[in-house]
Amino acid sequence: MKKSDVVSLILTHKFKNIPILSFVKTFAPVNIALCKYWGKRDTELNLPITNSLSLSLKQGTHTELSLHEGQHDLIILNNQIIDSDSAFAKRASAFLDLFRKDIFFKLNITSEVPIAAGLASSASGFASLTLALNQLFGFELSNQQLSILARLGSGSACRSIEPGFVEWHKGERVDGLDSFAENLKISWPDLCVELLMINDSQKEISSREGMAHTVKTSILYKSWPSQVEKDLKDLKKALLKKDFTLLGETAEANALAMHATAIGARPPIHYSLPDTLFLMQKIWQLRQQGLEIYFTQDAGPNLKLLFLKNNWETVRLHFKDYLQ
Ligand code: 2P0
Repeated sequence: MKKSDVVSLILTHKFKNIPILSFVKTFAPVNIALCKYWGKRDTELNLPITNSLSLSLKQGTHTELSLHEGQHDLIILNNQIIDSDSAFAKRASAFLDLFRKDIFFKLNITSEVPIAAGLASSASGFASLTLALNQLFGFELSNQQLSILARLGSGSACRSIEPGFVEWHKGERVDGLDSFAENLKISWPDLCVELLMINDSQKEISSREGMAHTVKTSILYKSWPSQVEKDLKDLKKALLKKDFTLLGETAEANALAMHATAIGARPPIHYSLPDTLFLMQKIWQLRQQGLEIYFTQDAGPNLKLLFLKNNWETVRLHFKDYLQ
């Protein structure tokens, strides 16, 4: 099934090629997975092999969208016009193609986190673009429908429609209409997630390539789906009971298991840099000394530190060179 078929299923009587507003401005948060999305059952529709669970942060992407009188889309990223032949512009325009006939857009994106450095910028980018299209054309879609559409841009974008703790249900259907993310209605204001920046340059192997290569060639991937089931159970228990030890241990182990599957691929994929391992050891050492901190890591060298608010000052002291 093609992406455009799914858009038609969702927009059935709502498709209008004429915006009802001339300009819209939206925001969607970055989300950090505590149980990772790693592997697809359908690469066209970004349908995952397993569920995943994330926390949306305060930072994210602001998107301004309007019509553009020109021969192609005008795409501006962090105040710079992007070449329409670039991979970034092509990916954004291909998503916009799903929602238009013979019109062009001006898309002005401001990202509060570095692009493509394993900090989930594409998730918040496609989520805020989906929200912008919904407003510009007056589709009045539900969050569930918005989540499905955002997933067509980037899988993890479906988790950036909602704030807070979110679970992405993998779904079973071939059209993916049951594969969307849902807010878990749990609040934990004391839980902190801070980015530890090691390297903000573009990663060499995208998540998309990394997970496809891992599913195809890593013998360790076989254990991943059952690992996720167990981790999801533990994470939900930890969220309900506000058990930070269980949450931190599970999230950290889940990230390391994801990276183990990637290292097991042929040829292997290593997202870590020497500084990544240095910081992991520092975290483990501090934990042994009684400071309860954990990490998670996505498809890049940077870590995200998990801790409770009462440890903020101590964390700042130990990690000041890496905090934003
Ligand atoms: C996650 N990642 O759960 C995992 C952990 C990266 C590592 O979701 O191909 O950019 O667009 O569906 O959404 C990043 O994957 O991949 C991601 P596509 P996406 O956060």
